[in-house]
Amino acid sequence: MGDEDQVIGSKGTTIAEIGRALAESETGPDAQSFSRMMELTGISALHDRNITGKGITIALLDSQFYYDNETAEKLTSDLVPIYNGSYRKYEVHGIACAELISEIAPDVKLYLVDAGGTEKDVTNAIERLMKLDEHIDIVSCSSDFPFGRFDGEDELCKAVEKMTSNGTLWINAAGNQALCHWSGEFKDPDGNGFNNFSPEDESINLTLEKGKVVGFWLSWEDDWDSASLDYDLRLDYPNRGYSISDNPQKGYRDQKPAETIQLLAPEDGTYQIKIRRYDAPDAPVRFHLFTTQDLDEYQVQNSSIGILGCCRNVITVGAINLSTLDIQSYSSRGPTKDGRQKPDLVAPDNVTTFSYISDAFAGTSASAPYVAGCAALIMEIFNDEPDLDTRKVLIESATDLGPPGPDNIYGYGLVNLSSLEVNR
Ligand SMILES: [Ca+2]
Ligand SMILES: [Ca+2]
Ligand SMILES: [Ca+2]
Repeated sequence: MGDEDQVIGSKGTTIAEIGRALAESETGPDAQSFSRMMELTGISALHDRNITGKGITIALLDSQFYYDNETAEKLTSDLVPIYNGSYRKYEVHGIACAELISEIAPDVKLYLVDAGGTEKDVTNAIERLMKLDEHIDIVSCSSDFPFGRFDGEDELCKAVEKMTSNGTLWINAAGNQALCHWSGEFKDPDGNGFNNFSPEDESINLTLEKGKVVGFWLSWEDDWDSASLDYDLRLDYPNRGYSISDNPQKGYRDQKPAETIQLLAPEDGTYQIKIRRYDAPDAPVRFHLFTTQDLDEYQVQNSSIGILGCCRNVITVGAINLSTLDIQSYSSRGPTKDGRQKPDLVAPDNVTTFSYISDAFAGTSASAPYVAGCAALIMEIFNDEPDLDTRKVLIESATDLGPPGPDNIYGYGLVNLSSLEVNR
């Protein structure tokens, strides 16, 4: 400690200050409001102190890494692709995440890890990362799966824990399913085999346009490896016809308590989602239904986070409006199935990136890399403290939002580094 010791933003940016400053700035998604947010959350001040993520490694798990030379200029220069060739050309989701990380922590070493589209692909990506000579400090993942136990005990969580117990900080997007999720217990007072979402109503309506690609994932409380409660998922079309997912659940090995429908909507109109009891005793069973489309009714915002976001030791990140600091309506909410509070933090979305040049990058997918970049800055600041608990620093320095104290909408609040002391 010498004469140059400095404390920056020692009292931190208060919520009132952030609110005032944002009210003065232009509303809407633009590069300017993103840089304003970087100022308000202490990132720009850390850059001024030459804290830029030096010596920190981040692995970005995604499946869409297309970029051209012009976009490359927006990325950290220390970029290591680990592709398995499955990623789709011209899809930029992962590169937009990489841009945000590069903006917040421009000197990190960034691994672009092709994590495919299935749980197995993610597990394989983790195995590859564990085999690297280099230790990965942070994983940033902006994808998730709508199927499972949601209690931190899913197979994927065991893979994630291999990394987190090895000292890697895993940061995951909470998901954008708050308005396209239903959860409830099976009820059939009229005994016709179809669940009653209300006493008079056996279907959830959903409006689709012809040609829309849509997915439905239903899962329920049962033995995840050998399910014996047999329920089915059915989707009635607006006029005639329907799709049904009727996997057997007879207690055999590898039978999951889950049904899924994916389709190209054959016509415009109102579709009806139904749950049928095929072969199960008349006892209360809790269901989760996720779709890719907002439900017209019976939305259940609570517990709409996917299985990765529910893993223990993962930092789960929701999305807030860049200007108002309000939660985005779609940002998935906690708690987990076993009652743990989620998400952990929130960060802005709807930001401008080069990859999505004509559109804002919306959703919690943009919020997770914001926090990953912040985590890298914290790790650089405290790099001589071997027992540094970055998760704790992130949480304790966050600015509380919404209901006072930690909650299942905003977690501990907005990630905010403006109260961190830099002694150098
Ligand atoms: Ca019924
Ligand atoms: Ca079934
Ligand atoms: Ca709160």
